[in-house]
Amino acid sequence: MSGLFITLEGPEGAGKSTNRDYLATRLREQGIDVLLTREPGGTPLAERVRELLLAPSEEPMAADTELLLVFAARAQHLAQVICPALARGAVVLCDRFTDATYAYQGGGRGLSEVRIEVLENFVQDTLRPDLTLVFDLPVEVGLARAAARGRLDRFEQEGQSFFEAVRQTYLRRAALQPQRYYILDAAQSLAGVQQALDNLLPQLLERVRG
Ligand code: T5A
Repeated sequence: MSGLFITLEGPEGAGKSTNRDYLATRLREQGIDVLLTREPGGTPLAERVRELLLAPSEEPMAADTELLLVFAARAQHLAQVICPALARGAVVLCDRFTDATYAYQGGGRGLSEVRIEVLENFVQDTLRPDLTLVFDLPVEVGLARAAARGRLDRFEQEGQSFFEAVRQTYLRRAALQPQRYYILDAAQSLAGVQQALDNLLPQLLERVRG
C-alpha cells in the first residue's frame, strides 16, 4: 500500500475531531488526496455497530462483547474504506483506531493485551498506522469539554479511574515506540495545538511525497 495511514488518539474531549479536520485542510492545501474517517464507524454498517457501542443500555455489555464489536466494525472499515484509500495512495486521517482498543478495552476495562493483539493480527494482518498523533490532556479537562456538549455516551459515563487508565495506556504505548507516536499537549489553547500541527507539517509532507 502506498498511502500514509495517520491515526489521531487521546482521551475524551482531547480535540481529535477538531484537529483532524484542521490537518486535512492543511494537507489538501498542498494538493494531497486526504481521506477523513473515524472509529468505531467509517462505513454505514460500522456506524451501526458504533451506535450499539455508544448507546447507554440497561443490559450491561460484557467487556469481551465490546472488544469483538470494536474489531467487527474495524474489519468492515478496513475492507471498505481504509485499505482502498491507502491502495490509491491517499493520506488516511482516522479519528481513533486500535490504540483506542488497547487504551479503552485494555487499560479501561482490564482486558489482556495479548487477547487484543490476537484480534489485531487477525483483523489487520500486518497493517499498522504509519503515525499516531496522541492528543494528551488531564482527564478532568477532557471530560469537562465532553460534558459541555450535553448528553454523555456509554463510555463518557465511566469514572475518573477508567479514564486515567486510558490516558496512561496511550502514554505507555507512545513511550515504547517513539518513532510511531507524536504526543501533543492538548490542554493548551486550540491555536497552540494547531501551531504544533503546523510545525509537524513539513515532516508529514516529506513522508507523503516520499
Ligand atoms: N472506543 C473507540 C473504544 O472503546 N475502543 C475503540 O477501539 C475505539 C476505536 C468513541 C468512543 O469509543 C471508544 C472511545 C470513545 O469513548 P468518539 O466520539 O469518537 O467516541 O470519541 P470521543 O473522544 O468521545 O470524541 P470527542 O468528540 O469527545 O473528542 P475529540 O474528538 O477528541 O474532541 P473534539 O474535537 O470533538 O473537541 C471536543 C470539544 O472541545 C473543544 C471543541 O471545540 C469541542 O467543543 N476543544 C477545545 N477547547 C479548548 N481548547 C482546545 N485545545 C480544544 N480542542 C477542542
